Amino acid sequence: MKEEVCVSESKHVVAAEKGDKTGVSRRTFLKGLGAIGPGTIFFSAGIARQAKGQYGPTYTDGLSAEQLTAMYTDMLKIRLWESKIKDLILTGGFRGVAHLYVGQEAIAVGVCNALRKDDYIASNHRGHGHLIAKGGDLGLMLAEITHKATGYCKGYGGSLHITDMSLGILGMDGIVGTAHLFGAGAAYGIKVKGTDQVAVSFGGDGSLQNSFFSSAANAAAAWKLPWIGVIENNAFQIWVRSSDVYGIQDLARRADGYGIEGRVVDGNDVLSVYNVAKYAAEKARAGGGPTIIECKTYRWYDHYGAGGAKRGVDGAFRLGYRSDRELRDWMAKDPIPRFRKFLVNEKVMTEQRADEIVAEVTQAVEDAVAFAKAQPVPKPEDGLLNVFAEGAVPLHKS
Ligand SMILES: Cc1ncc(C[n+]2csc(CCOP(=O)(O)OP(=O)(O)O)c2C)c(N)n1
Ligand SMILES: [Mg+2]
Repeated sequence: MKEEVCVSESKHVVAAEKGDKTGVSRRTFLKGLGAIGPGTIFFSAGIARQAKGQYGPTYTDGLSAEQLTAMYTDMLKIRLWESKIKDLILTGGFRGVAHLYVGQEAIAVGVCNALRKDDYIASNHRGHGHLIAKGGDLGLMLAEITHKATGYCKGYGGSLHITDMSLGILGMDGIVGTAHLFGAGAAYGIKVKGTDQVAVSFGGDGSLQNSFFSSAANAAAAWKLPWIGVIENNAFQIWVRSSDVYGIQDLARRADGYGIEGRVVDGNDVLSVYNVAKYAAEKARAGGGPTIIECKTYRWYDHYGAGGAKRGVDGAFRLGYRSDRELRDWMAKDPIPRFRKFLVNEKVMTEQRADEIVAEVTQAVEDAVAFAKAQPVPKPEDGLLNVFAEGAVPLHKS
C-alpha cells in the first residue's frame, strides 16, 4: 500500500512538472498521501515551483511562497515562545504551569494552515501550539499563562484554558479527550447552521482512552459531521508508553470501528500534515463527513514543566521512563530545520531570510515576555467577576 501510494505520487509530480493536470486526480492523490507512514519524504521540486506559481493546482493547492514562509515562521514562534517559557520556569518566579508542545510544531501548523479563519479548533492541555498556529497573540497568551488580569481570559484560565472565539479557538481543556466532544459538538452546530465550516479537535494518544472520544466519533460518523479528529501520537501518556497500553500500532485504525476514514501521517513533516488536513477539510466542507488523522511525533520535554531540562538547551534528559538516545533520535527529526532546509533547497527563501525570521521571532518572543511582565495581576476583590451571569433573573424572589 505504502509503495503504491509513493508511485502514484511521483507520477503526479512528474505530470505536474510537465504542466499536465490530467494525471492522478488531486483528491485521489491526497487520499493516498494520508496513507503514507512516518518517515516517508514525499516532496520534490514540484512543490516549490508550484509555490512560485509556475504550475497549476497540484498537491499544495496554491500554497504560495508567502504562505510557506508563514508556516515556517509559525513553527518558529511555537518553538521559541515555548523554549522561553521553559527557560523562565527554570529561572524561577514563573507563576503558572505549562505542558510544552516543543517537537510537535508541524502538526499544529500543518493542520491550522489547512483551515479557514472561521473554522473551529478545540484544544487540549498541550495546546499552546494549536493556538499560536490559529493566530493566537503571543503576549496575551503569556499574560494568561502567568495569570495576569489582561490575559486572554483575564488571568482566570491559565495555560489550560485559553479561548479566543474571534479566531475560532473554542478553548483548551485539561480533561483528556473532551476536545473531541467540543469539536464534534461544534461540527454538529455547523451542520445545523448549514455553513461550510469545519471543526477540528486535537488530542493526544491518550485521548482515545475514554468515552469523550467514542461519543464524539460515533456521533460524527452517524450524522456525517464536518469534524476532523487529530490524534497527536507523541508516544507517551504522562510517563506511560503508548505502545504498552494499546494493542494496535496505528491508532488511526480506531476510526474503522466507527465507520470513519482514518489516516496516518508523519507528524514531523509539516507539508504532509497540511496535505492530509486539507484533504479532510475539503471532504468535510463538501458533506463527506469526518476524518481521523493520527500524526506520529514525540514530545521533547517532560509531561509538564521543565524537569530534566536546562536553560538554553533543547530537550529534557534523564527522565527515567525514556532513554536519552530515543529523544536524540527524535530530535534529529526536528520538523523545523527539516522544513527550513526544504524551503531553502527549493528556493522559497534564502538562508539569509531564514536567519532574519529567526531574529524577528526571537524579538517577538522578547516583546511578549516584556508585555506579560508589565501586566497587572487580578484584584482579589474581582475574584467572583465572570463567575455568575450578570443581569440574570434571580432564582428566588426576595
Ligand atoms: C479524563 C482525564 N483523565 C486523566 C487525566 C490526567 N492526565 C492529564 S494529561 C494525561 C495524559 C494525556 O496523554 P495524551 O493524551 O497522550 O497527551 P500528551 O500529554 O501526551 O500530549 C493524563 C492521564 C485527565 N486530565 N483527564
Ligand atoms: Mg501522548
